[in-house]
Amino acid sequence: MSKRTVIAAALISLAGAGPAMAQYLSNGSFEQPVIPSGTQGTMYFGGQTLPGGWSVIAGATEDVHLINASASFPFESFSHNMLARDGNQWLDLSGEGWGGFNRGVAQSFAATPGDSLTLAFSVGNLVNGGFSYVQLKVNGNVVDTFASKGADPADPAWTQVWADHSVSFVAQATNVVEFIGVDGPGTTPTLNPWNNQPYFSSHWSIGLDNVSISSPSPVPEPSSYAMALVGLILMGGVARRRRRG
Ligand SMILES: [Ca+2]
Repeated sequence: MSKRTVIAAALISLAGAGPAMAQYLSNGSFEQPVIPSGTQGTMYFGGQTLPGGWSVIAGATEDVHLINASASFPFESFSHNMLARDGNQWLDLSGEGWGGFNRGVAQSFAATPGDSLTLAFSVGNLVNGGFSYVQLKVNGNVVDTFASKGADPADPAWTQVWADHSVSFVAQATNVVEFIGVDGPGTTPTLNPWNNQPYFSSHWSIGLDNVSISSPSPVPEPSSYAMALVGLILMGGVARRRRRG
């Protein structure tokens, strides 16, 4: 083995020193199942599972539903522009009736206990000047409630507004993340024209999209670099000795 080959092999092993990137969630962007472009699609009721990996938390007659709205096929119900935050599809936790609360989705995943993971997601809202609220639970504990403020009331397009959020948590061997659409704080309820239910959050949609979990990229510590350098020097010496012998 030439010295050059030895050094190349050492460099390759150094480059591959970090653990492989784990895939924690499936269908985090709600792109499955694919529904027709520019439509609001299939409803999923409590106890059902979205193909691709989310279970629905809701009553048996309460739904969450998929919406497909991309730049080329915006879903423009009543002139509303409801683009996905990522890809073409997103999930509306308020359901087909545009007024539901306490409905959500959950997914479990395995991880290395003790790893610090980052959960990122986007919350969407479609009412001028109003808010949508999504409560996040990780492993049964409420982390916080995350909001998205709707478009400026002067915006005639009623464009869905997305707010990006992220939190970090320490993993267990088995983990569960839950996203629940909730009513917001308020004192004077508004009647939802779609179902005449009073609500505080002025949501009309409680969008969820672009959910991902990542672990920090493994960065070799300085001592690792020093060890690799020592290894290269030693291997170079061995190669030299072999050539002489
Ligand atoms: Ca998406």
